[in-house]
Amino acid sequence: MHTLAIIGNPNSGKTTLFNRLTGSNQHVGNWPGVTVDRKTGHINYQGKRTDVVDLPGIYSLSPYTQEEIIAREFVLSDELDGILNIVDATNLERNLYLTMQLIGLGLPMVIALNFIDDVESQDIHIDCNKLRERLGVPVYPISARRGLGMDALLEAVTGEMQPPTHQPAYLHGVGAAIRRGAEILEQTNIRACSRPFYAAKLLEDDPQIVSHVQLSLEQRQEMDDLADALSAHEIGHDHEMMFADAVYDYIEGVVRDSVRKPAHPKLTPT
Ligand code: GDP
Ligand code: K
Ligand code: MG
Repeated sequence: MHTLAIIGNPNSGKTTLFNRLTGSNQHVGNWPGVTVDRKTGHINYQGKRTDVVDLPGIYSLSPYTQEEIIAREFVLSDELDGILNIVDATNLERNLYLTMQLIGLGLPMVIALNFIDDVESQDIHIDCNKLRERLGVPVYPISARRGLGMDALLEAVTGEMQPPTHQPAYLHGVGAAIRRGAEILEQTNIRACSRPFYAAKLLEDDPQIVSHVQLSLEQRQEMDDLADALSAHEIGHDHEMMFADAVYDYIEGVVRDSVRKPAHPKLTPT
């Protein structure tokens, strides 16, 4: 048995997908100490049981709201074995921002590319093989509302899910800094696969992560030097913004390679 978390932006179709996957095998409770719904269910597929958690929607793993804090804490806990990242294909750039952070966690992961019905009706073509190649994560086109593509997705999430095949090579020195930061974290108890995520967050100076990770003075100094070396080139940029820029640049390249829009977009009645 394993536990899968459905993670995605608000309104990406998480609950619709959760309902499709778990049918009537659902239970609604609360997250400890707060009144946010905790929805769990399970999939029975070919004799195997997979527990599924429907997390609150988030745009990134830099939490501001209570829902985002809950989602991030769950994702960083060791309660989950795999991530089902649901992506709104009609808002690919924005949705992939969270995807890139999830890839940094290095956990077994599958992407469900949702709203494929809307994408197709707009004559937009998304090359899922190209996306998979660039992201290092398998991509399954679905329409959660219409129930399209569900068999292949079910097969994937109940089978042996794999961690991302590679970490993205962000430009502007950001990728190199993350790799070096991950090496510094080898001396800590952060799980090996998730060091790229933690390194990025420490370099960004994320206060919750900084207080969560126990670094020696020497390690802390090395991290600070790395971050300072990066920002020396980008006067006036704070660290978080610099990372966001590098991630969006990367996403732009991925989308350029995998999405073909019609030369003459269909006019939709307003
Ligand atoms: P959540 O906020 O991520 O839980 O998103 P919901 O599951 O509540 O879905 C948000 C809205 O998108 C609802 O009106 C759904 O019916 C709709 N929706 C979800 N999946 C699809 C899809 O694949 N295609 C279309 N056209 N609409 C969808
Ligand atoms: K909603
Ligand atoms: Mg929902």
